[in-house]
Amino acid sequence: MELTRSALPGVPAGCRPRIAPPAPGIVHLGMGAFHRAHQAVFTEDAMAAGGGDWGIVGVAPRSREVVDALRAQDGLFSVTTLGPDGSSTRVVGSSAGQLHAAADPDVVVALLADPAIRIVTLTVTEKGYKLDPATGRLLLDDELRADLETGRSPRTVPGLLIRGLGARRRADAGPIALMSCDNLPANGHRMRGLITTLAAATAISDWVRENVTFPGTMVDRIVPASTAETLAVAARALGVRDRAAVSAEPYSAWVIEDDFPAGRPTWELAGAVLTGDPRPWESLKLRTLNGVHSAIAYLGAVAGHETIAAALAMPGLEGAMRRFIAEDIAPSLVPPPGVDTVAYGEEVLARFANPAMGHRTVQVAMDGTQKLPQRVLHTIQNRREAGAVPRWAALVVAAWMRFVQGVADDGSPLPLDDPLADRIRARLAASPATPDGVVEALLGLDTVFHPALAEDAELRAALVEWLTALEKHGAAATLAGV
Ligand code: CS2
Repeated sequence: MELTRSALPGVPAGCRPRIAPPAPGIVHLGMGAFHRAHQAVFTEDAMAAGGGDWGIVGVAPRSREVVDALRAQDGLFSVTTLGPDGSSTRVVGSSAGQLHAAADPDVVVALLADPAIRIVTLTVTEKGYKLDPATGRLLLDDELRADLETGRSPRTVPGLLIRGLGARRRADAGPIALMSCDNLPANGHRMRGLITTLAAATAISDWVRENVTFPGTMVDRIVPASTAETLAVAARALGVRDRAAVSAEPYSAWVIEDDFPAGRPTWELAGAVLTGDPRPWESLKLRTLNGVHSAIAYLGAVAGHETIAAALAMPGLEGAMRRFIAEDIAPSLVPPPGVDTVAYGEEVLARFANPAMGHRTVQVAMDGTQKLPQRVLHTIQNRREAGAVPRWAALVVAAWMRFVQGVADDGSPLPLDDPLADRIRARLAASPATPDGVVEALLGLDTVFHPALAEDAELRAALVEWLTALEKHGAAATLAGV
C-alpha cells in the first residue's frame, strides 16, 4: 500500500501528520530532500503550535519526479531522523499542492499573484540564482535573457519570479516576502540584489521596492540524497510505501530575519530563531559547517572514501579540520553573541561523524565553483587582509583543485558535476599538468576567484605546496603527515 491520506489510519498514530490539510500560504521553489526535511517540518510544527494557513505549494523547477510522487501521495511524505543509536519517522502534513514549473508555468505565475500567498521560499541550489559566485552580480545568460525579453513561459527561477511579481502587481495582491533558503552568502541581500536588478528596467521597479521584502536566513540540517535504503526504512516504520521519503540528522536549525510584510507562520514556536540580523549566523555556518564539509568531501573523495563519516575517520583529517577552524575560520569572523566558533566547530565535527547518515562525499563535492567562495574563499580573503596565510583553508582549495582533475588517488574516476565543468576542463587541458600549471589554470576562473586572490603570490605558493603534496603522496599520506 502507498502513503496517501486514506492510508493514514493504518500508519502508527505517532507517525501521522500533526495538522489537518492546510490552505496554501507559501510557495516554495525547489522540492529537494533538504526542503522536505527542513522548512516543511518547521512549518508543520509552527502551524500545529500557532495555527494559520501556511500550507506550502511546492514547485519543482526542473525534475518532475518528486511532483509525480507527491501527487500520488496526496502531498504526504515522511522524514526519518537518523540518530547514532536509532531512528524515528514522521509523516509531514504541511504540503498544500505540487506544481512542475516547466509543465505549469502559468499556474505558478497565477499563484504568485494570489493574495493568499504571502511568502515565497527557495531552495534551488547556489547555481539556480544565476549570480556570479565570486561577486554576487547577475550573470545574464541566454536562458534568463529569453525569459525577460520574450513572452515565452519562464524557464529560469529568476525569470519565473519576475513574471510572478509582475502579475502580483497587476492583480494588486499585496506585499510578499521572498526568502532564499540556500547556502549563499548574505542570501537575503543577494536575493534582493537579484530581483531589484532584474526589475530595475521594468514597470514593476517601484512596486517591488515598496511591496517585496527579502528576509535573510541561515538554514541547517544535514539531509543526504535519498536511497533505496531510505525508502526501505520509511516503509518499515510506516507500514506503507513512501516514494518521497527522506532521512536526516537529528540536528535542525533555522535563523530567520523577521521581515514579512504580510505575516508569517509562528516558526519561533517550532524552534526557529527570529532575529533582526541573521548574518553572523550565516557566516559562522557557511565558513565552519559548510567549509569543513567541503574540505572533508574533497579530501575524502580523492582518498577513495564513499561517505563523509568514513572520510572524517582518516588519520590526521579531524586534527587538520580542528586547526582549520581554530587558526583560519575563527579569526576570520565575529560569531553571534554567546557563540564560540571553536565549540561550534566541535559540534559540527560530531554531526559529521554520525555513521547512520551515509552522506556521500561526491554529493557534497558537487558544484564546487558555486560553493568555494562563501565556504572557503571569504575566510582566505579575510585572513589575507589581516596579513596571515591561512594554511588550512589553502589545503581545502588545493584539495578541490586535486578533485576537479577527475581521478582519485587509486586511479578511479571522480565525477565533475559543476556548472563550470566545461570551463574547468578546457583550462586544465590548456595548461601543463604540473601543480603550478593546475593552480594557474584554476585561479583563472574569474567568476570564482576574486583578482585579489588570483594575484596573491603567497596564497599561490601555499596552494602549489599543498597540491604538490597531494599529487606526490596522495590525500591519506598528506593528512597523516600533518
Ligand atoms: C552540504 C550542505 O551538500 C553540501 O554542500 O555542505 O548541503 C549541508 O549538508 C547543509 O548545508 C547542512 O545544513
